[in-house]
Amino acid sequence: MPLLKNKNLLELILLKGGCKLKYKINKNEDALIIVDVQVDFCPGGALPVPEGDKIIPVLNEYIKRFDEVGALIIATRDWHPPNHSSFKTHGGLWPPHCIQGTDGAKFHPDLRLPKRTKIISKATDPSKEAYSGFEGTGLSEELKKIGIKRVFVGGLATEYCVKNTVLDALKYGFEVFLLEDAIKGIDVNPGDVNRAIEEMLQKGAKKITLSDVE
Ligand code: VGL
Ligand code: ZN
Repeated sequence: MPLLKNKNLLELILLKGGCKLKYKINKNEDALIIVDVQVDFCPGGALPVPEGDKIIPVLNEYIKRFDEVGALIIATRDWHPPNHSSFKTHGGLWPPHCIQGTDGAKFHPDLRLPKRTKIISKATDPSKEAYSGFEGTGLSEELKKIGIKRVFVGGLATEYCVKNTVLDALKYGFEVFLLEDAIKGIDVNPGDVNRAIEEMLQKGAKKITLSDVE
């Protein structure tokens, strides 16, 4: 009895346990978008995100849950021509990375993408940077056409391709869930990652973790 004499404690237990809101994956209206989980963005690659590979087991669990219900799974990939303008060698910011057809551009071998995964290649125009999976790919129209309403976004890197993909998805009117436990950033300037997360939330994305989806 003394254990439950505190009403606040009881409420806390109920909130944390039985009543926690879960999002049930809807086969027809939900899509998982895995952003740029490629060899070059993982430790050992050409443009490594520190600990970028640590999110892979978590992403695999999201993939499993979406796969089980037959919901759409999308993997974007940075897919640059060798002369891309984002490369330092061509006046850009980054070391050459994710060059079409190279080993570095492959999805990380530990990422368990089902055969039916829809692959979106982006930033293929040498003259244009394209961080977002929606930029120049027709993805928004395709998703609208098949009735997708909510997108669940994780991957690399938080403050570049994840952020721009999330903001575009919001702009196009999708409900957007940021997979907080399945993103990693570069943090070129310390604080970049946190600022990016704040901006995504402020513009309407909702952050969730694996325990929120079933
Ligand atoms: C990315 C830098 C350059 C990303 C792509 O996937 O976040 N970052 N190209
Ligand atoms: Zn790139």
